[in-house]
Amino acid sequence: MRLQANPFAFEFELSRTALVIIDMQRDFIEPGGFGETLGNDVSRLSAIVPACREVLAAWRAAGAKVLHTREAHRADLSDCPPAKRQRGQPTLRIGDVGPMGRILVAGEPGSQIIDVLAPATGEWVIDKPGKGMFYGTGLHERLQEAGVSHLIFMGVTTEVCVQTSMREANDRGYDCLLLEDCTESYFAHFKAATLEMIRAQGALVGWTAPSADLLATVRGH
Ligand code: TIU
Repeated sequence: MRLQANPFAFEFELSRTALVIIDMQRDFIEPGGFGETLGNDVSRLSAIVPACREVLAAWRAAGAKVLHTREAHRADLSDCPPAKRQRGQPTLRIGDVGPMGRILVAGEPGSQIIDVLAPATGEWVIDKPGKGMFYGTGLHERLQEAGVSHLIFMGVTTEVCVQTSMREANDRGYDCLLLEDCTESYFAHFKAATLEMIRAQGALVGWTAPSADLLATVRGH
């Protein structure tokens, strides 16, 4: 398959490509979660949900692999470095009890992926202790075993967990594309800068494209 993308066409085989949905969790998207405790206006992020939903439906209809990530720590916080927990002046820290349960802890209501993008049976769900999806997860080995070479990204936030995961993936040899209207940041200028820096210097980190172009390619398959 060949997708018109920036800075040039992105070519991939559906059977070797996974759709990666980064951290579309209540903790980042809804009030009362991790994102808001850091002082952010979380309402910005929900705007991408309809576009993500459309891509997910088309990708599932094409029968290709889907991978969801969650930023979530163990209940005993043994995988949360003190440096991460102590950083800044949030209203609630990781592990504290908020309106959606313990902040950024696996199994709590806030750590769940929002209902409309909930994982389907057979889709991979990766809980990650870091911003990047490879650190501490064993994901590279699983993707290698599954023969995956290309990754198409959606999710939040653009410059934090999405960009970190793309950079980790790029260093491990994956070709990566980020769907421009299926990712968002609490800061508009950070999203814009991230899209630019990913595709600059001849796709140094990867490609970007509007979701309409992916939909046209996948539906025409
Ligand atoms: N704070 C922020 O923008 N993001 C995160 O902490 N994690 C993710 O991006 N998922």
